[in-house]
Amino acid sequence: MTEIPEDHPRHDSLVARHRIEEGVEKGLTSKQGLIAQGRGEAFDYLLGERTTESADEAERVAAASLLRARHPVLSINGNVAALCPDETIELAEAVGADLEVNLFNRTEERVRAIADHLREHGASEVKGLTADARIPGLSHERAKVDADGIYDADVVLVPLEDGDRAEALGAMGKTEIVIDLNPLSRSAQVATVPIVDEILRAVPNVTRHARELRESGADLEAVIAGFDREATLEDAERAIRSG
Ligand code: PTJ
Repeated sequence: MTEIPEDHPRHDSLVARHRIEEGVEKGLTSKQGLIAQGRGEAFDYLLGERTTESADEAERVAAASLLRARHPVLSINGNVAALCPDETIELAEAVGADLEVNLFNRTEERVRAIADHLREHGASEVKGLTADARIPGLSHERAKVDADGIYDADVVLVPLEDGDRAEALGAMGKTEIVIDLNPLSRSAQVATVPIVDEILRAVPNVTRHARELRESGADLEAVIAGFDREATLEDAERAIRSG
């Protein structure tokens, strides 16, 4: 990988690009993942490549939801595995969540490669290989889930996918936390907690909030109850329009 100087104005975005490229080379990320990253980057550019106040608040509410959950699960696709394996594992440990591989362009080979990759990065258990249950109402591969994973979960983190799965999970009565830089994406629009932020900023920030909430003994119910998802989406759109 070409050395990217720390002071390069587009340092973070170039690092992310390289990670995605490497993900494709290692068979973790689909080629479509390159397009998805470009799509995200465009929105991040318009947002000013920063975590807005409303995204930070959504990240705190996401942390509270994960901590309060009976069975939280973090869903991992090829982009997430390439971009932030360590950060995602750290979040899972901080909130006691399972990790489950769930792919749109699913092949058993890629599911296994991503699970191995996560284990190499320190994950003790990775779900998604059994795929013995189905999310009702979805005709594509993302419907395939583990019965003791996403199927059983009450709170699911759904990063980087614009599609109908968040809605289908909602129809199953689950709380969906979505990370997506596009506030107009279908996933963000139907999420219980939409986080409009770049995943490399969002995930560590959710972890930090989870630790702070736990240490301060905060009232998780009150944090969750005070959240206004519509206002968060409107704020993100406003931030994009005003730059
Ligand atoms: O690994 P697979 O087979 O499950 O495929 C995964 C991809 C990402 C290829 C698939 O889910 C896909 O095509 O996604 P979309 O429909 O392009 O949606 C991705 C969404 O995530 C878009 O709305 C992007 O704006 C957003 N996004 C992309 N990169 C980032 C992001 N949001 C936050 N941080 C990013 N780095």
